[in-house]
Amino acid sequence: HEGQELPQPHYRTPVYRECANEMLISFSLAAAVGYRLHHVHKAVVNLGGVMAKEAIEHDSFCPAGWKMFSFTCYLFSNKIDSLENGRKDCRDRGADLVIIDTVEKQEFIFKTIKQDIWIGLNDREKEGTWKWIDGTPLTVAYWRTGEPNDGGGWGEEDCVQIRSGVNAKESWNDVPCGVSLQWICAKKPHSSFFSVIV
Ligand SMILES: [Ca+2]
Ligand SMILES: [Ca+2]
Repeated sequence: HEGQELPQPHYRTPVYRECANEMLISFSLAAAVGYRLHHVHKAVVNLGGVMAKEAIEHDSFCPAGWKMFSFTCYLFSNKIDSLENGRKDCRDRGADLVIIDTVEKQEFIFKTIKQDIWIGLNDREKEGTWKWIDGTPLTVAYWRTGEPNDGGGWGEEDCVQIRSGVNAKESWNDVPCGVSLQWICAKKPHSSFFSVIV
């Protein structure tokens, strides 16, 4: 077979080259379109998220007699009782004693109360270590001057009240858990939006 010209490997043929060029162009186009689509998709998802959040908030409601603030329902009791009995009342309503984790909530509650009230904070487990009833540690506090004082030698004070009418940001006081005060329950609102889409 010496001297006979061997057939060109097909990948060297002009047809293949043209084909490869076309493929390269197609891939580049597809990549560009894909990239755009990815961003369009992201934008749509973001917009959907914002719209869904607004729809949920707009369409959410609290049971009769509860007040909504900052996407939470609050019930201000008009009875007085120990912290444990107040908490039991909240749990019977599918709620729990209020947890205050923003200054806005603190100011809203302070503005709304007419009397001293229980909040869901205590140092019963370890003296001086304040925890919310869901187990989270206290981060921002609004103690009155001189508080918490654990009774100042007159007996243990492991539960917390908000004293009404002085200064929102200095209104907490530790008191014995057995004294009788009003209380505040809190829970998440219902949303008919969820009941439609779920
Ligand atoms: Ca204490
Ligand atoms: Ca005290």
